Amino acid sequence: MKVTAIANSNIALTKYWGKRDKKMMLPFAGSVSMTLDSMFTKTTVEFDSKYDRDIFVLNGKELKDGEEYEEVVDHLNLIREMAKVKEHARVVSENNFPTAAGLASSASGFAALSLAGSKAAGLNLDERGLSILSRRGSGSASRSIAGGFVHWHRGEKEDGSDSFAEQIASPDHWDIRMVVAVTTKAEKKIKSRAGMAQSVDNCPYYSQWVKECEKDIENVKKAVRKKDFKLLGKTAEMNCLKMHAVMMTTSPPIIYWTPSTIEVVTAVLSWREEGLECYFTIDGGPQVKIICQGKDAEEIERRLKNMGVAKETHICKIGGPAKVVEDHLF
Ligand code: 2P0
Repeated sequence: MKVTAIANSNIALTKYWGKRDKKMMLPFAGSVSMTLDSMFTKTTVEFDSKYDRDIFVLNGKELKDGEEYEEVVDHLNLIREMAKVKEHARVVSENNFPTAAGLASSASGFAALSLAGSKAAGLNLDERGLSILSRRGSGSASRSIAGGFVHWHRGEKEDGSDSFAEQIASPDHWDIRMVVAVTTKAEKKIKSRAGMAQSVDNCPYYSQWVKECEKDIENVKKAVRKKDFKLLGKTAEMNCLKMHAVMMTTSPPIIYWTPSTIEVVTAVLSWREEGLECYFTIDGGPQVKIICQGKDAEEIERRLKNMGVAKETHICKIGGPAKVVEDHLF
């Protein structure tokens, strides 16, 4: 059976940076994110005895070996084990945004692969099961199954059964937007997976970071519940700075920012002083995402375009859950 799924990317409001268990992909701290509506991965999966190896085509190019190919095969193995299926698969996947440049392509990618792959293998997982399966592919993918505002629970159990993400508010609860400034389309040099492992081992502030996350999660959840934009923005921006402080004080240092990143950050701070309420967040890459209310998104994008530092800008609304669609990619 051939199944196609679409999963949206997500941007963390409190970040995930570090695993307590690398094999099970269990985080040291929980995290909260917003699902985006306009950055997504579409993936078609088919298991069939006509394939003598797993085939993976990403954005029109077949990847025959290497890290990304191996990660997809590992994930297919996990699905085959769960579904008791033996056949190899063909996986065709497309992102509608730059891959591996700090725009969470692994999040939407593994969420779409988990939904399409599990269904194509005959499994019928519920939202929690899909989030757990997605987590095994990439931690942040656990947050791309549900829509709206999402909380990925740290969990306590070694088998990972309590480390899944669930919705805390639906997409139409609150008109919050992210204005994304793509400052470079180049792929990043340090992958998040390797970087966060270095921080766990070699950052003197790592344990403090984990404590800060727990407090920040509570504040973001409260801000969402009460629609308190100032509390949301302030907490998310500060959590991002704490994560980048951890990255920068990791040995060897992990610095994702470029001069354009700082230019946008500085602009956001001055716009806020002028009364335009907005906050920034940055992930494992140089792109800056500006958190704002719906009424201010166009003005922020206009100002960004005027600055001339962004290669592209996008206004993202809050997106819905991962879903199965009928039009296949092959
Ligand atoms: C996040 N990031 O919470 C954080 C902020 C990057 C910075 O989740 O090893 O690609 O596959 O679990 O999910 C990126 O980490 O790492 C990430 P793996 P993942 O969005």
